Amino acid sequence: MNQRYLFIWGVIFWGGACQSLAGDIRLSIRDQNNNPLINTVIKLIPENHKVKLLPDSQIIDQINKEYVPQVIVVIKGGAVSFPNKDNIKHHVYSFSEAKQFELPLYEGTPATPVAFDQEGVVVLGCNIHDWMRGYIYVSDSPYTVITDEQGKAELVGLPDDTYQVEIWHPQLKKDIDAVSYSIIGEQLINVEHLVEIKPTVKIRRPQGRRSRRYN
Ligand SMILES: [Cu+2]
Repeated sequence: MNQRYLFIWGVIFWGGACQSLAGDIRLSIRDQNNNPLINTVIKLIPENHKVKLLPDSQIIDQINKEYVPQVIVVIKGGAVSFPNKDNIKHHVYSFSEAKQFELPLYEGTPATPVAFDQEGVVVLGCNIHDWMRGYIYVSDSPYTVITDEQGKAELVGLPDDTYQVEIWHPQLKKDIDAVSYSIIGEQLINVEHLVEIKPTVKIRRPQGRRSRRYN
């Protein structure tokens, strides 16, 4: 395993002293500058038990010419609606392998949500505003979480098993080596991962000659 890109100094606390902490994992993700990393997706795939997928409906807004939230996890078979909260039109599209679609220039909320039936990452763009990027991580595991602003996420009540772990981020510099966690009985596992990311380059262009601002 290449330790340059992935460091685990995870500490395992066995449950004994802690009550009702069966099979919980607390994750903390940081970037190479030791800053907490938001929008990191962590997917656990159990080796020995089958999972049931319960797809749901989610929302990605367009607010001030950005996708909000910028990254979401959708369980395979789920759907996403794309309300436009701006008073201008947007044109949402994806050319990704996991889902190709477009919602031609519109205001308000399109009547039909978009279904996502194939696992993978769907990258959203907008035909009008080049900088707009959104990401839908379509997952085939219910044990999929995304980090908050503190770079933290947690999985609660995991059945005993060994789980293969996949870690993804929109700015990921290099695929992260495979790692696994094992849950045996009541325990709380704290894990920290370091993820090397690329900087984002985002240029917001003015709309038309009268615009002076870049946002
Ligand atoms: Cu747009």
